[in-house]
Amino acid sequence: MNEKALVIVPTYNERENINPLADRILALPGSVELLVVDDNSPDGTGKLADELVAKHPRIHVLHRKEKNGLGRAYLAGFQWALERDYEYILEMDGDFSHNPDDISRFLDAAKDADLVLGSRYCNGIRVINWPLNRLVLSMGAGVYVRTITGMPFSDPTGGFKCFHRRALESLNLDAVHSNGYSFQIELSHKVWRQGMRISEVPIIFTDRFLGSSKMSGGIVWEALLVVWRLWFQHGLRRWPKKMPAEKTDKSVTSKPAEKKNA
Ligand SMILES: Nc1nc2c(ncn2[C@@H]2O[C@H](COP(=O)(O)OP(=O)(O)OP(=O)(O)O)[C@@H](O)[C@H]2O)c(=O)[nH]1
Ligand SMILES: [Mg+2]
Repeated sequence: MNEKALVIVPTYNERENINPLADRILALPGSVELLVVDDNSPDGTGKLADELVAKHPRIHVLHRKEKNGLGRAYLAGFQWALERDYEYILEMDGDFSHNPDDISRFLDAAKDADLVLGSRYCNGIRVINWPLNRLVLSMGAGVYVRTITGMPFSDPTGGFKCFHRRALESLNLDAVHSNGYSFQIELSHKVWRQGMRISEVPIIFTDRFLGSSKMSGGIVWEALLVVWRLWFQHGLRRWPKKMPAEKTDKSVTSKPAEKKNA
């Protein structure tokens, strides 16, 4: 792989995870780079990231003043990546819920797609260590999103994904407002509704072993409402604006849009 790939990892209080995560990314084939976006974590994650940056040219860090949500952190990371020459830009959690070894499969799939979504639910359920109510919430969210928006993906709230830079360039990132799970839904919807090509790769999701969860009721409410907004924005359509020119698999939709209309 010659094209440059960047994994963006937002962090808030991930001091136990940041060093082992960096090691795993540095060990990947193909010189994958890491951008940590830290929101001034009180546990000193940002300082650990600075130490990593001093040792490894493939690691970068963005420091933000205060905790402002995962969506804002990713948007800052995307902007940073687009100002540089990365071809593939990945999102990944910093708590080992996502396995860094899966990155190579995302990059393979991204050769034929504008966006690759990691899916816990295609061809079975692959979630380890979640209580049943959390699993039901997540799978129910998928049904809700598919029913209202028509987006056909098996795991639309997932946060392990890989954008080709042209997909991010096609979006007006200033117009992305959501921040929690709905951030993932909103970005995928804005790529999908232009008729860009989206594919899914199966992943195993493991609940965090170290550190603490930042999940909240507000994040769920935000997601419930955002889905309706996206449907309205898209003129109550439940299909992409441009119908597929060619299909290579059931979840892949047509060619990229020409202008920033999302
Ligand atoms: N920079 C930044 N990172 C965040 C923020 N909130 C969560 N994160 C990070 O985003 C990644 C995914 O977070 P989530 O999976 O939503 O939250 P979590 O704490 O892992 O909670 P659960 O996985 O739901 O138990 C983790 O690496 C978090 O540290 C935030 O406000 N700012
Ligand atoms: Mg997590």
